[in-house]
Amino acid sequence: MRPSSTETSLDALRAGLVQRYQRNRTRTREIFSLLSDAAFYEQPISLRHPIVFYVGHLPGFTFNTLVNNERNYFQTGRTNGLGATDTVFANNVLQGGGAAASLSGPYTGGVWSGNIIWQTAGPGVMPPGTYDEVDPLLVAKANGLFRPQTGSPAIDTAVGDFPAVDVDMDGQPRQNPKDRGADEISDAPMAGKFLTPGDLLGMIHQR
Ligand SMILES: [Ca+2]
Repeated sequence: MRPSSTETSLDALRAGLVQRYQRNRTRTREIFSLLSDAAFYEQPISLRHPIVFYVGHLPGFTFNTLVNNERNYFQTGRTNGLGATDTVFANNVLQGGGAAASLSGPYTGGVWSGNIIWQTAGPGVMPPGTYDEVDPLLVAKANGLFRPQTGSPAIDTAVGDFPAVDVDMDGQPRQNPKDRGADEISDAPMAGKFLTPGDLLGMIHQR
């Protein structure tokens, strides 16, 4: 059976999104490969984090779960034209808190898809058609981590393959179709671990 024109255009959209995402990843690798190892831990702007903090910032914001944050996806306006370009915001689950997306300043070429929002203070500037407003059926589990329950509309519904996203927050493998949000429901061994404030201080002070 021939695919319908709708299926064909969705396939093209998905392929285009994957291509843009991979282009962003490539660009990120190129930019950060310019730096020496030592430079990653420099903090050239005192009010900003060390450079290593920004390694994960450029590719996009995908497969996160945000619960009851005062601000969700947020960009402040800046002078002199600073902003964001070609940012991907996809397959995130946003529950509670402020507007789903609140962006000031230039935001050029943004790509949005597959997000779930629930009980936020409205979608904000998140474009219609790029999110589902539906209860993700999250429940707080160990360490206060919110995970989707059986029957959650986040399960197996991610839009696009995102091949670079191959593990979830537990270090468990992602399986297509992936779950939206930070957690992939899986019986595989957990290779990752929730970091407590004590763990972080331990790493900082190397004790
Ligand atoms: Ca998991």
